[in-house]
Parts: sequence; C-alpha cells; structure tokens
Amino acid sequence: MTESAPSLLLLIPAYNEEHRIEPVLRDYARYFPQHYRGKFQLVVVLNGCRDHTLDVVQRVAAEFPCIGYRDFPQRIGKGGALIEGLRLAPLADLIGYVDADGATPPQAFHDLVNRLGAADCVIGSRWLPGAVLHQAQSHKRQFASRVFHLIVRGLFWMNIRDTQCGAKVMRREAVEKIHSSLRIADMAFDINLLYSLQHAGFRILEVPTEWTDKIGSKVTLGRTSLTMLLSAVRVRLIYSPFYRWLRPLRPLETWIYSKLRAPQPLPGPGGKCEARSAKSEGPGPAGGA
Ligand SMILES: Nc1nc2c(ncn2[C@@H]2O[C@H](COP(=O)(O)OP(=O)(O)O)[C@@H](O)[C@H]2O)c(=O)[nH]1
Ligand SMILES: [Mg+2]
Repeated sequence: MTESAPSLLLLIPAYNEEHRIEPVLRDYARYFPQHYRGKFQLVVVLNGCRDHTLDVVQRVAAEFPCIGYRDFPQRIGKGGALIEGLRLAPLADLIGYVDADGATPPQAFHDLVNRLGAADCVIGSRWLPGAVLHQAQSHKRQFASRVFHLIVRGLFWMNIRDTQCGAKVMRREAVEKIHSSLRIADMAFDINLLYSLQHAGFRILEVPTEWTDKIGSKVTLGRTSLTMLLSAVRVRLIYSPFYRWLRPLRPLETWIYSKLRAPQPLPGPGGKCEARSAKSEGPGPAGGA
C-alpha cells in the first residue's frame, strides 16, 4: 500500500490488562495496516503490572511488526505512562492514544484521525449528539463523571463536553510544544493535556465517537476521584499567576498525594528512568527507544 497519509503512532497505556488487551492489540494491528494509508505503529506503555500483561503484549508483538512496547517498573499511572509514551512523538506525524480495554474500536479511532483537518488535536466525545454508546457506564460512575465534568468546566472554561474519553489524536508539533507542561500522572492527565494544548493556542476539535464501557475498570470512585479532583485543581493553579506564591505548600501537596497513594510521573528525560524496551527485531517503533 502506498504511503500517502501522515504516519501514525498509537499509544495504549496498560496496567494489569492481561484479560482485556489481547483482542484489542490484534484488532488494531490487523485493521490499520489494511485501512490506513500511512505508516502505522502501536506502542503499549505498561508499568509495574502485577499480572501477565507484559507476557501477553510480548507474545502478540512477536506476531505483528507494527507493535512495540515500553515497560516502566515505577508506579507512574496512566498519565505518567502517556507522558513517557508521548516522548516517542518524533517517530510519527500524528500521535494518539486509546484505552487497552477496547472501549474505542479501531474504526472509531480511524474516524478521529480522519477528522483532524485544520485542527491540532481531535478528541472523542461520549456526550455530544451522535455519539454511539454500546454499553453505558454505571449510574454511579456517570454521576461521578458528570460532577467531575462540572468542576472541570468551572475551573477551566474549555468548552469541552468530555475531557475524559480515552481516545485522542494530536499533531506531532503540538505534542512536542506542550510536552514539558505535562506533569499529572493520574487519570486527570487528560485535563493537563487539553488545557496545555489550548493554552499554547492549539485547536482542539471534539467529535462524537463510538464507545463501549468495559467491565474491569481501574477507576475506583473514592481514591481515584479524589486524586483526580486534586490534580485538576493543581493544573488550574499551575496556570494561575499565584502559583509561585504557593510554593511553601508543596510539602502539603506531596503529603496528600502520598496519602491518596497517587501515582507520580517520572522525572524529566534527564532524570533517572529505567525502561525495559520493545522488540529486539523488526521495525517495531519502541525498539531502542
Ligand atoms: N500504564 C498504566 N495504564 C493505566 C494505569 N491505570 C489505568 N491504566 C490504563 O488506562 C486505561 C483506562 O483505564 P480503565 O480502567 O479502562 O478506565 P475507565 O475506562 O475510565 O474505567 C486502560 O488502558 C488502563 O490499562 C496505570 O497505572 N498505568
Ligand atoms: Mg475502560
């Protein structure tokens, strides 16, 4: 197939996904080389999985040359994993991510890519008219997610209905420009990403998407929600003119995050970071990354 579309790098953050990830990897690795005209690479970013996710990923990666992986031993969370994954941005023109549970089918992610047009980032939305929800979240989860959404709306005024949908795609230039502003390791990472993009003047387009809420979510309503709330407030403060005055409160922030057992991102590229890397052969994207 001739390569006449931008190259595409898809990241999949994965934590204890041995039961959910295999069909997802196979579906994406079959669909994109057949239906996408540019180069396609998929990198799974794992960290400290306590099950056999790594074995599953290695087995499937051995079958499909477009699949690679990076594995970090530290507890860096979904956000921390994506911050590390986004360091691979120079490998492609477009960089996106989806969840490991198959909530977003390959066709739906392909649709986001097709909608990029003049935008710098396209995000899937479960709450815009036209969205197709095969299995909605539980009522409790929907309620928590709507409350969180209202708080985020009040804090950031971003005019985005669904900041938390796990399917997003961005242009390399945008990722590279804002990468150093990414510091949220927990599930509020998406807010950090979107607000940084908007603040830097990049255009975000929200489009209705297809979504299936899968059982086996890692989100717990108590601790995860509190951590997300704290992180959302933190992102807001980071972008406020008062942030430098709040420096004396840092130890308190560290204490609260540790009480919540919240994940932390790795220090920057110069910091200590140990990663077991992808394939030993084949054009797998993360090989030697
Ligand atoms: N690398 C990494 N991925 C994570 C972590 N926590 C969640 N994820 C991934 O983030 C994605 C969304 O998680 P999920 O439990 O499906 O959340 P939900 O769909 O919002 O209920 C999945 O791909 C998870 O494997 C983590 O600590 N590290
Ligand atoms: Mg999920």
